[in-house]
Amino acid sequence: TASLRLTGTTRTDARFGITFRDRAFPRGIPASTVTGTGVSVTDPLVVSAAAVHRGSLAALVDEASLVRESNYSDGSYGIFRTALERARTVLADSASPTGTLMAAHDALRSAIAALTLDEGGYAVLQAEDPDRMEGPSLVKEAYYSDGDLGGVTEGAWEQYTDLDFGGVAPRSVSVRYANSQASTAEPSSVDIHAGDADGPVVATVSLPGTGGWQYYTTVRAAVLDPQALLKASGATFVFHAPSGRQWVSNFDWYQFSPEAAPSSSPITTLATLTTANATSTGDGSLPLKLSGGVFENVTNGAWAEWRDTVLGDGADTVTVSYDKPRSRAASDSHIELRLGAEDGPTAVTVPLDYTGSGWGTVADTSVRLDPDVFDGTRDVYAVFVSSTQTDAQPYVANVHSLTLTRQADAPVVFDATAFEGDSGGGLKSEPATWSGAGSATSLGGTYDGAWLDYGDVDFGDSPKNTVTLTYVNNSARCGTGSAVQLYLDSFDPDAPGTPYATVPLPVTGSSWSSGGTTSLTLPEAITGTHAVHLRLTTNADSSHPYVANLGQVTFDRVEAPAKTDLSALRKAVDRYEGLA
Ligand SMILES: [Ca+2]
Repeated sequence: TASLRLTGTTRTDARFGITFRDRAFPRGIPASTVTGTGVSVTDPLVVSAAAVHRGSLAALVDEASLVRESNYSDGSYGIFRTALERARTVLADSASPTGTLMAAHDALRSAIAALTLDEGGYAVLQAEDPDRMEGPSLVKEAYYSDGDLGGVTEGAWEQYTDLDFGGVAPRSVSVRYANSQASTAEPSSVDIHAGDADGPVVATVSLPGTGGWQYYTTVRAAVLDPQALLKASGATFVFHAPSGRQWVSNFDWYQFSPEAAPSSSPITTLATLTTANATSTGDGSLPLKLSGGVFENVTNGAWAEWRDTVLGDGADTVTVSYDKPRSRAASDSHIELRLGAEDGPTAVTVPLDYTGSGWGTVADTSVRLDPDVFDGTRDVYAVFVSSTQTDAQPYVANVHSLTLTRQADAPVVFDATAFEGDSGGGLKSEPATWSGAGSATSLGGTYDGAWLDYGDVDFGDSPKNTVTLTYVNNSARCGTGSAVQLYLDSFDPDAPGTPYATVPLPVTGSSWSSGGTTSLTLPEAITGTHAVHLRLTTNADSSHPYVANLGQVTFDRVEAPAKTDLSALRKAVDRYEGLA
């Protein structure tokens, strides 16, 4: 019998073996015939320090578990959370070897160190506060803004360094600006270069006229080379004006986003309806004023007509450009579009949210149209309506234009209240109680097991891979775990079976006025015509009987957002896992 005893402590694994000589054994047995752990270099005895590393990893996980997402950038928090989950998995396995414990510890420690304490590259970048700027007349000012960059001429530029995107590549950029050009003038532009001004152009943002230095607007453009921007960790904005124009625009802020810009599928403008081409108008309680090229002094009952508007194969969207101050306009003011006659039935209602506290903030709002209704050559009427007006707030809005467009690859949109059949009970259509509903009405009185039949829906030729719902899940009145189940083609209320997709409806607030939007990627994209049913589910109790109020349902084609780049983390894990 041979015995071996080791004493002392170690913080690392130790591997060793015993070499026997032939004469250690009797009867001429050669040492090479002895097998087992510890007698060959390929199968050494191991003194494991795993317990030490297990202890320090557990301590780090305890510390990391206190970190909350709110303070950190999406990208850096995503990497941190992955590392924390990995560490917990490793700890949960009592057989985890030392190398795995060490790798998890290192990955978590570096993810903690990399947590970015603000929104990093995704924060709002104030145009008046760059890291560097250059231009003959650049000036920081506050002209109808909280601070803006003025005096911007051809070739001027400004630069932001240390843009930490947290490993998540930016897919789009928003620019808020104002200028004095008409919307029909040739636009100015800004080229965004990755890194310095001689870096590649990763986005070109067109800046159409906003109609006045006091009218700020926000445009969003695709970032065409996200990786270049991610790698450069900085951006230079170079401004351009058409030849002969002195000023490019004034700039309020910029912001990158990891989400792609909305679909760039070509949009055709079929008609732009303004004071200039209105064929007839009627006053409301006050006389309309048209002399400024804008519908002003617009009160309940005023209207405008555009006779023989050519809409061809059909418009799918109307976009209204308007100015509606909280101080002077009625809260429920809106526009009703009618076809054929001023007092005919309303084809679509355009809700108008407030755009600012006082006059001077013009915003756009869009509403989907049924192209089978808004087609051919039509007499289009806009009727300006309100019911909550007072002497102090008599107006509907100042309306600059109504633009009717058609998108080649349009999303499929319908109001949740546009059902053809339903399960009855308390289900009802009521005025939408939250802004951003996208529809004037919402589906109320919902309950667990309620269902709605929307008839045959044409999803078109281009695949729709995402469903989006606007809704309110009021935690004070709705059950828990509310969701909408989508059924295609067939639906049996008594035996609904497995839905095509289930859209969770997370709580949006504790009142009916705080709504939200939720999106789900469909398991398979949808094309062609299908019967559509929605079924509503929740865990209700007597004081929380409802599922949620639903506004609008949209099926669209959306590119997947950029995935978190975990390559550095994986490299670290691979490196240390080999030691196990
Ligand atoms: Ca600003």
